[in-house]
Amino acid sequence: MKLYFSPGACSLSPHIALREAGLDFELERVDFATKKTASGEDFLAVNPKGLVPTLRLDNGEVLTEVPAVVQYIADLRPESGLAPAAGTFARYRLQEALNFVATELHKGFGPLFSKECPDAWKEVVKTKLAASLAEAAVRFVISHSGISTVLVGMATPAEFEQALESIAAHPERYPLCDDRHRFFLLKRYPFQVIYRKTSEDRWLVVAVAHTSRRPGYWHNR
Ligand SMILES: N[C@@H](CCC(=O)N[C@@H](CS)C(=O)NCC(=O)O)C(=O)O
Repeated sequence: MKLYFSPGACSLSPHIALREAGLDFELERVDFATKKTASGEDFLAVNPKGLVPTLRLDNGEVLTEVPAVVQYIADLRPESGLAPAAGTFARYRLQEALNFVATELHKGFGPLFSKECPDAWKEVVKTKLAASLAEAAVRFVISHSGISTVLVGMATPAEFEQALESIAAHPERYPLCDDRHRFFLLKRYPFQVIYRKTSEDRWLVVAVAHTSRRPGYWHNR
């Protein structure tokens, strides 16, 4: 099995998965400018899309697209626990997360690296990306804190952890948004943590809500 990769590119994701799974594989570096590999192969003959990651299997099949490649790797070694079993609902959660990263995050960054993209549009792109990153962060924090069973394999952005820590330390410091709920505004993301007191020493996070989308959707929780 051979992974075609480029340093600093999204091929790092299946590279990590291969190592975590403990599989044997070769690496072949791709030069984006020439579309040649380090050993002189014509990369476009391997993957006409010219994109890494590209995984060439020992039987000659070529598999591309991060979500497909990482799940294939995980399924080669189910005991590694890299992915929930195929057919389970948890597996669909993983696919939901991988697809979100591929489409809403990864591809969203493209315009920021483009010389043709006007600066004004780059600002629009940054705002959209901030919302997408926040969405990803929210999903992870929710799973990480045990509030729900949403599964995504992402690092917890420090800002969300800090928000939860600040609320835990001084729950009555933050403003009321109705007669019983308080909110904590995140600094860099258009999101707020909504919480309320449930007993003398317990506070419940009822939502991590966008500051303008679907206002008040959490009221009946
Ligand atoms: N949809 C593809 C996107 C892969 C992709 O965009 N790869 C980039 C590196 S992160 C690439 O190969 N770019 C080639 C180039 O810029 O010439 C996937 O999810 O695998």
